[in-house]
Amino acid sequence: MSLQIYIDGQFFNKEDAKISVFDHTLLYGDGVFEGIRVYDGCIFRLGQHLRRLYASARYIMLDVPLSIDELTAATAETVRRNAIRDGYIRLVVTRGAGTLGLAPWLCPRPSIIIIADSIKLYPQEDYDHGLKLVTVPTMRNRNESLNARVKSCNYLNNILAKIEAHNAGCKEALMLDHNGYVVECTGDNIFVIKDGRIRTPPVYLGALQGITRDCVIEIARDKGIPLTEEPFTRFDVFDADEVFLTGTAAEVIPVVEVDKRPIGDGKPGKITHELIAAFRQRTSQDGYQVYR
Ligand code: PXG
Repeated sequence: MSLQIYIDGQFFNKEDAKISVFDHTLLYGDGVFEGIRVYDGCIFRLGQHLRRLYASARYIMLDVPLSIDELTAATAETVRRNAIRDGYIRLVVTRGAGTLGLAPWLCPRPSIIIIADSIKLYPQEDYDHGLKLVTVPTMRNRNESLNARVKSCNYLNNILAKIEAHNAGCKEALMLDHNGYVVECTGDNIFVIKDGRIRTPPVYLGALQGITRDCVIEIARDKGIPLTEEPFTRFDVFDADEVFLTGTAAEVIPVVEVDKRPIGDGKPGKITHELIAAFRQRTSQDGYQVYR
């Protein structure tokens, strides 16, 4: 059976799931989204993802046409219809169809799209051997222009950085802010560890407040590993004993090289391994159960 896609209360076969070419999410990137994992029939931290989605929508003055309970039910139903036990949900709220002009108030009906599919994982070797990063020239958008906490459908800032990393032979890009502080990667938050202390950039520097990031912060606190959210520079990255990234797609993944400098001994570190194991444990405990 074809993948069943939810659009505005109805399910469509993948081939028939269509949105207007006048939708401002296509014309202008005017919309918000979430990427959510399903682990063993549980939607990981669905409540947190939906709260972030509504916060993003509020920021861009987009009224989500469903209540949070209705959207929870619609998301669970989409997972169920596609019999997904382990997979990936893409939830999009579009601005809706309007005119060929920016004005969002001329788009009367926002649309909700929910796709639940299997997930293409990073290859295991990236977890075993770690990722290589390169610092890219494209800086993170300033919060004063577009607050990075908004998970909007305008990802060109990140996409340009991703292209630059790819051109340099790396899978992820290290992105800085206009002052040279480390902010995040194109689809992952970053953490550095030095002398047993973990640091991650504060979201006010222009990072997304990642759900995986929040989870790792909780794990570190529970384990009694000191962790602070504070600005740092590339010097601190090169000087770190361990570096890792967090994100819905990557989960927790070690970084072993940044700008051709090996991190620590050039191998994934001990604390990173410990956090990966603890995160995997939480994924099976911390979700909305779809199948009861
Ligand atoms: N920073 C940025 C810029 C992101 O886009 C993260 C950090 C990590 O956040 P979470 O909440 O996932 O821990 C993200 C997440 C996709 C996709 O399909 C992108 C993300 C997540 C899931 C899917 O490209 N970005």
